[in-house]
Amino acid sequence: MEKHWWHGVTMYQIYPRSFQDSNGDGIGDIPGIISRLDYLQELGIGGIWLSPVYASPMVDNGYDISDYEAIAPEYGTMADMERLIAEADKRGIKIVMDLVVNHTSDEHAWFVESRSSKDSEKRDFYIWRDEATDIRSGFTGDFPGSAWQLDETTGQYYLHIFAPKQPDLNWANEKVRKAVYDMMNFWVDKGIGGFRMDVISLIGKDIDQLITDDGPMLHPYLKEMNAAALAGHDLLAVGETWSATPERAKMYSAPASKELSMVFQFEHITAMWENGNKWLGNHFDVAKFKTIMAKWQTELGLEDGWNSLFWDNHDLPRVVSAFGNDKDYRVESATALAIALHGLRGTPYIYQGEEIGMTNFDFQSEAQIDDVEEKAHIQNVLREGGSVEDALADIRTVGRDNARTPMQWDTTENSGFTNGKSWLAVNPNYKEINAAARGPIFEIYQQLIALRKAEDWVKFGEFELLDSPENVFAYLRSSENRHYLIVANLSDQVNHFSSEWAEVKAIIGDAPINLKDLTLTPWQAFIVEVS
Ligand code: TEU
Ligand code: CA
Repeated sequence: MEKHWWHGVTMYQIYPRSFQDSNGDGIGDIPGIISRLDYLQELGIGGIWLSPVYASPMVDNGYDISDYEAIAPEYGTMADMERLIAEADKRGIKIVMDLVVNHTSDEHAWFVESRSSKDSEKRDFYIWRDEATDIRSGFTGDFPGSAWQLDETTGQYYLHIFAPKQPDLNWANEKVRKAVYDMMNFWVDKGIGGFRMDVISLIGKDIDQLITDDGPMLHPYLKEMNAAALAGHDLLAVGETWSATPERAKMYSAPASKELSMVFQFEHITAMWENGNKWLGNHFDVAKFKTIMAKWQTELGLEDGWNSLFWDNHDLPRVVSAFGNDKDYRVESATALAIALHGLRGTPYIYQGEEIGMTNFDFQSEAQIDDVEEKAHIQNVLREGGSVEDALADIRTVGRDNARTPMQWDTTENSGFTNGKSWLAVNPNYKEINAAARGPIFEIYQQLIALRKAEDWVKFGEFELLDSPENVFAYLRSSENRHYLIVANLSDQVNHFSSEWAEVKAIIGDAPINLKDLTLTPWQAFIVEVS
């Protein structure tokens, strides 16, 4: 198979608003990120997925872009951005930009012109209709309501799958596509390492057939995009594809498809949601998790394409709170979840703070939240006869602001994130949970990252799911007649595990010497070489 740098690195996602403030305005910024690059180098990551830093009214914290070729003033300048790329590069870290091209902000010059009159030159940059159809906005139940917004100026409706201030671009218009590819080349020329493509599975939509996700033109457009902006550079291109199955992942990521390098599939996340809707409940079902991961490991073969591995991102609750146990076994569960995931094949992504076991936030009032999706949820709950308190209970469990509270650097005021007033409150547990002391979770992540970098068996080895009790995830990775056993007890209970394999060498975690008739303590996890 063709090998690429992104097969062996671990990526790290930065949500710029919450990572590090450098000038006391309470908002994270690019100079702040630069000041923390040494920390990231120490962790060992090979790339940063940078959530949007472009000019934006920040209705959806930068996922509503008003100028793709300008930096949001609160985040810094283009010179800061160029310095970030160069400084990261010196430390062996590539910058992967967030590409949000399903929609723009309604304040983007294209939309301002588009809405100005029915025969404006940019009218067809967006999707206008005389009547609203049945298309609902939202995608996983997140931005509910009609996807059509009546615009007074021309009396027509425009489509917005997300918030009304995020009008969808009309990908059927060749000029839109060309403008997007030109913009991508602007960034490629700056020396970035690739793109994370926001809700990319929506760009091939067929409005008249009411098809939004995975539409008929999706793959043709991705091939065209690849040829116009990715080909000839060794870039990482990862698509956010909520509905990906292994079959679809092959279409996106097989080298012969010439589309993307890999996908973010969300099956292990959405399978835990009650009825596919996170607001109805989110419970970690280890049996389901094992089945899903094993399916992906075996069905997306080495020659077929490539997957990513993740627990967390800026849209999801903190994994140690959602799937682990952030009260009695915070350190144990955070490390077990890390080991269980990072032993698999795929490119791992760590979300800022995950490496120190940051937790969800105890949101108690509307004033403490910021997220546009959470605010919409409160309105919905009220409309359905519930109370703000009901909505806050949901938000504490699965709200997106859980991931967005500031990075916890140290024990100084505001966790070292800012010396001003933070835009979103710092979790009060920062005195115990912070990066200053590094600590056992950080060390395990560091070891997992180094292992992947060094060892081909982690990158490319075969996978075999082993028989084990329901809450124990046990698998074998094998390469060139060497075998590695990964065992993780993903529960608060003692569990038993037995293997005929004999330990050759402990690699990571709390590894016993004898693998026969093991008693696993809650959240015990390890990697050993066996024979
Ligand atoms: O997310 C797409 C998306 O589907 C989310 O809205 C998701 O369903 C929800 O957050 C689950 O909790 C991307 C970005 O990652 C997200 O931050 C943006 O709000 C959204 O696109 C619009 O750009
Ligand atoms: Ca700042």
